[in-house]
Amino acid sequence: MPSYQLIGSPIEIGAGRGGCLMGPDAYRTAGLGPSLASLGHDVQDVGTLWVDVGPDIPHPNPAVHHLAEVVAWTHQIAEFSFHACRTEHTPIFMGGDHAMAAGSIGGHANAAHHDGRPLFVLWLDAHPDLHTLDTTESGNLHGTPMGYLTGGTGFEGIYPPLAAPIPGPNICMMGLRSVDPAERAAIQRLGIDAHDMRAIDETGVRAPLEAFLARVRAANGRLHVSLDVDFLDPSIAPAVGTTVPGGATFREAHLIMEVLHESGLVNAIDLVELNPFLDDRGRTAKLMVDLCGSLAGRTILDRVTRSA
Ligand code: 6HN
Ligand code: MN
Ligand code: MN
Ligand code: MN
Repeated sequence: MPSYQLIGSPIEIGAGRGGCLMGPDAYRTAGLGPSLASLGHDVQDVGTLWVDVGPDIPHPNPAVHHLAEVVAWTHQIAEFSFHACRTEHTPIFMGGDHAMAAGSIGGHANAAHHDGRPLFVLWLDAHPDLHTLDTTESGNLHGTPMGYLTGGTGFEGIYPPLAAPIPGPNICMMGLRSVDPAERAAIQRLGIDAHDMRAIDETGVRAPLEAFLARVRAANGRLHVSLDVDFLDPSIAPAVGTTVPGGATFREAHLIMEVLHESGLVNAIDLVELNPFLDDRGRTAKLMVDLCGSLAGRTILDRVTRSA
């Protein structure tokens, strides 16, 4: 039975507009901790991280903004993640925008490396967030964490060093429907296991997910799940600054969480991009909390048998 550790990571300057700062408290108000505890888990809310920001870091790409803040957050979150991922707890990083993942997944990757195990990432997002500091056109650094984590150029000397970049085949992306040209090339070059919404329309979510989880299991890997609110269709999850039509349905998202629970493989979770300022009476925050419930073992009926 996993025990969960909730940690607020309210970075918001990686996104194009403010509001993700309020994410951790929205998850608390929506009852994330009590919901997990009601399923019989040990839950500890260890509070909310904060950072001191040094002087601005200039960058040749004039679009890049708030680099010093993002770097400070990345150090802080990576440090926390490294230690949390070496305990028996499953950390849940309550974001915060997706720039958070450079730290949460980076720290996890270093912890896995330390223990001689490969890290796998399930990336649930409309976007691959594979830009580098040089290729980003918006300059919004929430579009770059996967670029850093996969060993993209230009992060060295600015971001914390990674023990090893995450190999593309260890990354499964689902829900893609907004991919910039540089990101499209990176997916191809890195050999990422990418499933765009067209593929999901055709195969559903279960078959590609089970295939990925089988690889994680066979490699005795650790698994990090990074859930961006915009993975979900905007009609059910409006509280995000980067909505893209045609996202995952309510049941597709819950099924992923249910299969993940049954796998017993999840070691860390990111909840990112929730912007409570854009929410409709807390419905997106509540949906994210309910998805965590499915991930933590809530079922509709008792499941005595399970089809192979
Ligand atoms: N996210 N590719 C776009 C950009 O601005 O680089 C969108 C990034 C979205 C970021 O999903 O966390
Ligand atoms: Mn994202
Ligand atoms: Mn996204
Ligand atoms: Mn696949």
